Amino acid sequence: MSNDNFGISEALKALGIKAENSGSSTGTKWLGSKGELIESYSPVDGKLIGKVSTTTEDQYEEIVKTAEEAFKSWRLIPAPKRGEVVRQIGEELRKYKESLGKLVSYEMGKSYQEGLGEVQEMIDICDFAVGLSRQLHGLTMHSERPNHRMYEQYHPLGIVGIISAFNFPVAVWSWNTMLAWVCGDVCIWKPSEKTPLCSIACQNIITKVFEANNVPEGVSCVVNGDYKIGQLISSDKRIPLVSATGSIRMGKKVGEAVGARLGKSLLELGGNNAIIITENADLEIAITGALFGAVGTCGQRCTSTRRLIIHDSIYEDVKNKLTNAYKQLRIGNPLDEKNHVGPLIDKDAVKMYENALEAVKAQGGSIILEGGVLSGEGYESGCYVKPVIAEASNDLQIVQEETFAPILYLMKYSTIDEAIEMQNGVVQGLSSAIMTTNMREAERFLSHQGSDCGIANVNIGTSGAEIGGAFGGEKETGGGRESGSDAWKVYMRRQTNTLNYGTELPLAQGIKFDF
Ligand code: UN1
Repeated sequence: MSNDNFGISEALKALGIKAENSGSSTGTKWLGSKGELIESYSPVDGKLIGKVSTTTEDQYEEIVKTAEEAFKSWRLIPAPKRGEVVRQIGEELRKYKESLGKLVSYEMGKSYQEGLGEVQEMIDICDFAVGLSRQLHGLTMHSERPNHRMYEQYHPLGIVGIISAFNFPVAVWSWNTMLAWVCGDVCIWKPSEKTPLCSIACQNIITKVFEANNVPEGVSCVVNGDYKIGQLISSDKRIPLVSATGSIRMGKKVGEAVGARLGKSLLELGGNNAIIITENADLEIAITGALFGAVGTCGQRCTSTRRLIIHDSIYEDVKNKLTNAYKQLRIGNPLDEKNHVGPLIDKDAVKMYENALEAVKAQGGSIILEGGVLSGEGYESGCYVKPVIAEASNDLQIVQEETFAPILYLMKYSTIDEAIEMQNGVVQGLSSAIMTTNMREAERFLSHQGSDCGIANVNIGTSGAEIGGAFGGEKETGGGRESGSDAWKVYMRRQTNTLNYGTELPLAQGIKFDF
């Protein structure tokens, strides 16, 4: 079935995507096509969707200068007024939910339902940011000196650089920008070169709102290109905060470059997420949670479930139930709602999936539900693969790595201590879950003796976090927190103010300085 039957051409038209697009923008203005072209092919059907020109160094300079100027006026607009702009963006996103969801699905390969879910996260973060725009509060403390007042304020930082990954091609941008904007910052976004058209669409969606509200040019900038543009951002002293989502390898490079100039970075890197299934689990919840976590987005979420740590008394039962559930999965065009699993992002990802399966066998694991690359009608892109279940011990090198593919490793435990040690026994620390109806096990898992991850759930899988909580992880996941709770503080600088309204100058710590 041609993808036009799913309304792709219409969606592209509505979003202002052309055959060739400039990839460099300062907000409402596109800077023209100067650099090499990135061709965006759909993993759904292997067809060319459109081309995007990369940002040249000259264009990058122009963009940073425009952003610097924009910051000077944007920060003067009261935060609730900036929130009003974000509220209107949320309204626009509601109007474009279907077309943007479709583009996300077609360019990235996740299911249309998940594409819609991703746009919903954008709408949710807009709503969150609107409320936040009236709550950017600091504390007031009592001074030790008489007639003094001491308090803290949060001020905007300046330019925020955002480097985002292909797997959440629009939501991650919005988590960062919507908060940054209400905080008074301006943004420069470098999307993944695998999903450049999503950045064009988002930029087109905000244009109308920016024009109607006279938002200064430079508040919402887009640059496109490969890692070299990422390097420019990371080493640019004019960009006080760089928020980067992607692999640990990429994050270490960004962290080093930003650290070398003592900038701030917000890193949201790889996960190696496990679910512990105890003998007290509700197995229906456990199997559904594990299944969605492992095969949702074709295993390409940073929160995807990669390991199942199962109590030995129920191991065989879980293994059989899960294998049966996997056999019901329909793999195919993600725009077709009857399919559960879409393609991997590209052929490089397919190669990594194949290499990982080789490694499992070579390192002593065993595959219990075979994988393989699908071919034939509907699978012409060469990116569709079968989700795999393997048995492998936690210390295998391949189990220790994050393979961005639907490969799930099963392993046994006998005591809860052992299970928690296995769950924590990886370098990553993003998401984790325990399936149990036993209060002691649940509380133990959530305590300081439990999961060492940024996200720890009970009777919920590892993926599908809501935007209201702070999102991110520990250890090599990078330590950053995005979206909800008080993650906004990263986008601002804190200033402590002490004000003397008396007629004398008493010094702190009781020091006397007479002259
Ligand atoms: C990611 O994969 O980078 O928790 C983010 C989830 C989504 C976000 C995933 N809300 O699955």
